[in-house]
Amino acid sequence: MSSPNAESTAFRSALEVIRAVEPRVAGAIAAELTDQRESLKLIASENYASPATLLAMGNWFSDKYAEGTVGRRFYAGCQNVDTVEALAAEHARELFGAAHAYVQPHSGIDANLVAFWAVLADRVEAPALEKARARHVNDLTEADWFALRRELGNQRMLGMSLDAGGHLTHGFRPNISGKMFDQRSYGTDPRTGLIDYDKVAEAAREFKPLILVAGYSAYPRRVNFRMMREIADSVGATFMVDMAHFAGLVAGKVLTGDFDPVPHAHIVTTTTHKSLRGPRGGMVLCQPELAEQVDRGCPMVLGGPLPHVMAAKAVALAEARRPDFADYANRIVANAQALAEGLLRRGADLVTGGTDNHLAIIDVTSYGLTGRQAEQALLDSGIVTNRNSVPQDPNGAWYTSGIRIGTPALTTRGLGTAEMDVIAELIHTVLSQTNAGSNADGTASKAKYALDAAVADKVSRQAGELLAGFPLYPTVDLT
Ligand code: DSN
Repeated sequence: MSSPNAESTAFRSALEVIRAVEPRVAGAIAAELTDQRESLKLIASENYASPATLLAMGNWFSDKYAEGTVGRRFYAGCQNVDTVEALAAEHARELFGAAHAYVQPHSGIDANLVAFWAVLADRVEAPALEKARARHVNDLTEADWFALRRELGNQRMLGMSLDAGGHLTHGFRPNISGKMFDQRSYGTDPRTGLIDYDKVAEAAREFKPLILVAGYSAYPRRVNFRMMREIADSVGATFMVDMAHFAGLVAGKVLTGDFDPVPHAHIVTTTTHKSLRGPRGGMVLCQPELAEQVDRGCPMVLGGPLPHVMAAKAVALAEARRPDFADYANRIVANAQALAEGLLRRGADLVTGGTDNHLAIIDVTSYGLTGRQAEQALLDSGIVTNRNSVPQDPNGAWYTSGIRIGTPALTTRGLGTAEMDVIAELIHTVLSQTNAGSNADGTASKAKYALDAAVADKVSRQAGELLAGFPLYPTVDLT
């Protein structure tokens, strides 16, 4: 434990040093803390990292280049970077029971690109080199090189569709993943909103993907990774799981057995800043046979690693290995379920009828609104959420028909199930009192809305009163 005033002193001193150079930056940093303290944050992908994690990022590690991996760098003088990278990887392996951990990716998308490249290198490039009796791509003839590039560009990926809750990088056509791969997606059962594993198996049999991707950023249920692995095996696909959203629930042993991706997947990617509560960044865990290709992530796919962020990953992963993290993970889910139940009791329509993870999706069409209108009305009332597609969304990916809500951040702040019921009431009040607006020509607008300012002010005040009982960063006093 640090001494009682250490955190206040550290942040106050840091701001004083910054203020002397560019006071507007110091002002914005301080203002961000005030804003975060005052907003009811229900964004499912955000959290509040610990002071130790935040402080590990603000130092001279930022000055160091360290392309390569521990003990095998393209730059000299990386002994201290080796220390933090090795520590972060060790904590990750121990925490998740993984054979190998690569902690350099700068974000979840970067982690996914590293994973895609590792699978392509292992399953397409390596056999091509062997066939051409070449040790390296530089040894290929022009004709071999042409054939390899065509082969690399001709591979297939099957992932969850965006509107069903998958991520952009799981093969969404406008994203690079949908252009790198010949892609197809699986959705959810239109009646239940749940993944239909028979349908996934059928799609896999027909399409025969090189990579089967599971994981989501907006699916409110657990996924059976054992069954998904069986599907992948049945068609010879590499099974990849993107656990960016629920890594904290895996770390906290809420998701175990068939629902823990690590023992079932060949390769697992994640971010470190969502339910895992670390610094912004990414990570790849994999089976030993993919480790060598994954470790080539930088410089093959990534820019130079960020040693200051790897230091913060090591701190946050050490925190996640402590027993109180399991309690935190359990409370995230209990809070999400309490919030979902509170909304259902008040008549809201939730995709899949509830949640068993950290998030829920409100289908706001039953309130006569689009996601965009609902998101703005909630924001006016001091409640920060984000709009999200619902399965087969009639309003498309921009306006959407849903609101995604998640509990990792408010759970870190200490709010519990009783407070979730109060929040359900606030959300329902705003949504039921917001009316969709019209365009100048009288047609229905997907963006305009009307909400009585008195209602927005009252909800905002109630949200503020609720949060006042749960101070954010109580050990940090900037005054
Ligand atoms: N931006 C993340 C989320 O909000 O889920 C995914 O990339």
